[in-house]
Amino acid sequence: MRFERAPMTVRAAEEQMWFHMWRNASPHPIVGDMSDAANRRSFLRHSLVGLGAFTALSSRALTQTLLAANSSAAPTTHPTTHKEQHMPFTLPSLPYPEAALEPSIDSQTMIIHRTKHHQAYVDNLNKALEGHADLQNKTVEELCASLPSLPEAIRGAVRNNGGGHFNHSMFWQIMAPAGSGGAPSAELSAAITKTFGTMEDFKAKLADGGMKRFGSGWSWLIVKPGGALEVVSTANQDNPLMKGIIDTLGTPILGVDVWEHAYYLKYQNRRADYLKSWWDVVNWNEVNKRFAAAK
Ligand code: MN3
Repeated sequence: MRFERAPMTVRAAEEQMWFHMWRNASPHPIVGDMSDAANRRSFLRHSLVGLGAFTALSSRALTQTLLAANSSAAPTTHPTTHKEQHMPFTLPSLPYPEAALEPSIDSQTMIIHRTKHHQAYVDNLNKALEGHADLQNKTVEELCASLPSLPEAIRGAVRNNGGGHFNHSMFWQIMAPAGSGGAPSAELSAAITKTFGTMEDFKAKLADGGMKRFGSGWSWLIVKPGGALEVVSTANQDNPLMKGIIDTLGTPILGVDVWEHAYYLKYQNRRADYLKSWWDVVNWNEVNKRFAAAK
C-alpha cells in the first residue's frame, strides 16, 4: 500500500516508534497525557536514555531504533511516569492516512470527524479544567471514572468532552485499513463464542446496540470486572468507564461511534449499512491487545 512504502520523515518515524513503544509499554493504551507530540517526545527520550540511544533526533537514529524496537523486547518504562505533564490534552494523530479506511469510511468523514468533532472535545475538556490544577494531573480515563466527585460546575462538561476525547482516541486505534487488522485471537474468539454463541451473534448484538441507540451514542464490547464480556450501548459521549453514570461498567476493548457525524456524509440515514461495513476496518490486533490487558 502507498503509505507503507512512503519515505519515512523524522516526524513519521517518531510517531510510529512512539506508537509502537507506547502500545507495548502500557496496559491502558489510551491516556490523555501521551496524546501530544511534546509528551510523546519526552516519553521516547526517557525510554531511550537508558539504552544510550537517544543522542540526536535524526531520521536515521529513529528508524534504526524503530527497527530495533520491532525486533526486541518491549521497553520497561511506563508512560504514566509523565503524569505531571498532563495538560493540555491534545488531539492524537491517526495511525493511518485519512483515506485508508475507504470505502468503509470516507476520507472527508475521517478528516471532519477528527479535526473538528474530536478537536472540539479536546478544546472544551481543556477549557473545563482551567483553574483545576488537581484535576489536570488526571488521565482522561481517571476523569471518566471519577465524575460524581468532580465539582458540579464542570461535571457535565468533563462527562461530555472527557468522554468524547477518550472514546474517539480509542476509536481511531481500534480501526485499521481493510485487510490489515488481523483476526480475533484464539482467546478472544473463545470468550466471544462462550458469551454470545457465535462471532456472528456477537456482531449482530453489537450492531443491535448501535441501531437501538436513539439519537447519538456508542455500542461497546467491554470486559467486566471479573473478566466476563458484555455488549453495552451508551448515549452521547458516555462510556463504560463512567462510574456513577453507567450501570454496566467495564473496560471497553472495542466501540463503534453511531453519531450521525461518523457516517452521514457517505451513508446518510443508513446507519445499518455503516455498521455492517465497519467490521471490514476493525483492527482486531489492537482489540486482542486490549482484551489481554483488561482480563
Ligand atoms: Mn464521533
